[in-house]
Amino acid sequence: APPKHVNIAVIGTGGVGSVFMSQLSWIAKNTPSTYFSLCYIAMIDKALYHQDYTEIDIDTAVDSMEKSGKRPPSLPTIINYLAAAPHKVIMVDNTSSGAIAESYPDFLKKGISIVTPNKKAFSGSYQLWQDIFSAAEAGGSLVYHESSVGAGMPIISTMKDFVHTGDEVTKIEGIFSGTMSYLFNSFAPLNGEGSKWSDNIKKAKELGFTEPDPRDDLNGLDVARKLTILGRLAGLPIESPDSFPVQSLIPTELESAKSGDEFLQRLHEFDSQMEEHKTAARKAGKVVRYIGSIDMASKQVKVGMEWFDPTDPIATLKGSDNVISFHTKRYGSMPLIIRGQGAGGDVTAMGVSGDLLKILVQL
Ligand code: NHO
Repeated sequence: APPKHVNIAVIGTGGVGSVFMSQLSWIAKNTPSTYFSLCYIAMIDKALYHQDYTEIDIDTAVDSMEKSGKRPPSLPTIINYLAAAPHKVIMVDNTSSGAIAESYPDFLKKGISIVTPNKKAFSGSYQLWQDIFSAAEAGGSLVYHESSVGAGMPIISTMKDFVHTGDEVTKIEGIFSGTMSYLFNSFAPLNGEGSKWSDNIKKAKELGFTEPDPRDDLNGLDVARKLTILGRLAGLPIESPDSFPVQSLIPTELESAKSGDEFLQRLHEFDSQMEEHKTAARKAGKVVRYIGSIDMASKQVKVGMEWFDPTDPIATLKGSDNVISFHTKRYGSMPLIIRGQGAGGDVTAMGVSGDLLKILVQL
């Protein structure tokens, strides 16, 4: 049979997007059943595309866009352009743009499928969540977002398998942030003293594990967004990531610090607060970790510090790994545990590329 022909549009070519492009290049060369024709590529201030859908060479697309790209058109213009493409279209959103996330229903309604690591759409308002999936149904399109939780780890797909095969999820618990994982594993290690909280954050920033302003990791919102997504997939109509308790690790006094640098300079004044948590847990024979959990029976979702037995999979995690335990009726008293690297361009892009292939076989 002749190869299936698809049009691909890529928005966002940063840390994840640029790796995605090299994975797309590999896939295009190694998937003889499909012909991938890139018809749109863009970053925040540049876009490359041709009105007649002439294909853009995948290997040189980012360079060409950077050299000869023009100001990106408006979202409605992009959507109309893609809706009129000669083949089925998959739009890959590698941005963290809220505006693009809010326009997903408009893409989907017009038959354009979406893959994305962007958490905004699925952890925004519950109305947007509902609009996205009803638009996909109406448009005969598909939307996949594996990397919005745990990067390339099979978290969302596993969650869907439970729900679609009649299992019942009773509890989900885990470490959902690579940054928080790293911070607590080095602040309160199983063996040894661990480092001072403020030194620890400075080091994590130097290693590139934190957001440019570390407060964006420490406020807990990233974890809250991931729990919102999983909770909704499990069937809880969670209104938004701020409709349940989320413990922020930003001292109240430093919330108003003008910059990330000022925040880091003053953070050591508050080291004793975190030290108290560590010592209290130790006295009880436990370690402190920053986790998220969803209890389905009580419909309780929460994010914050908790104590764990040193043998618990949550306590024994290393580096910046994620771990997620699924407690279900079928799995009984031994939860299904998924553990591995949960942040970084390579593994996040893999989740995106894997989703692209899943959509492809259904188009
Ligand atoms: P960058 O490097 O800032 O790149 C963003 C790109 O989007 C740039 O090319 C920018 O020009 C473009 N862009 C922004 N707004 C645009 C607009 N309106 N129109 C067109 N282009 C626009 O961001 P990343 O790191 O590549 O991330 C991309 C997406 O992946 C984000 O939604 C991010 O949240 C998501 N993501 C990233 C990671 C990661 O590790 N980098 C993860 C998950 C999802 O699993 C990871 C994770 O959760 C990390 C987390 N911090 C943790 O666990 O600690």
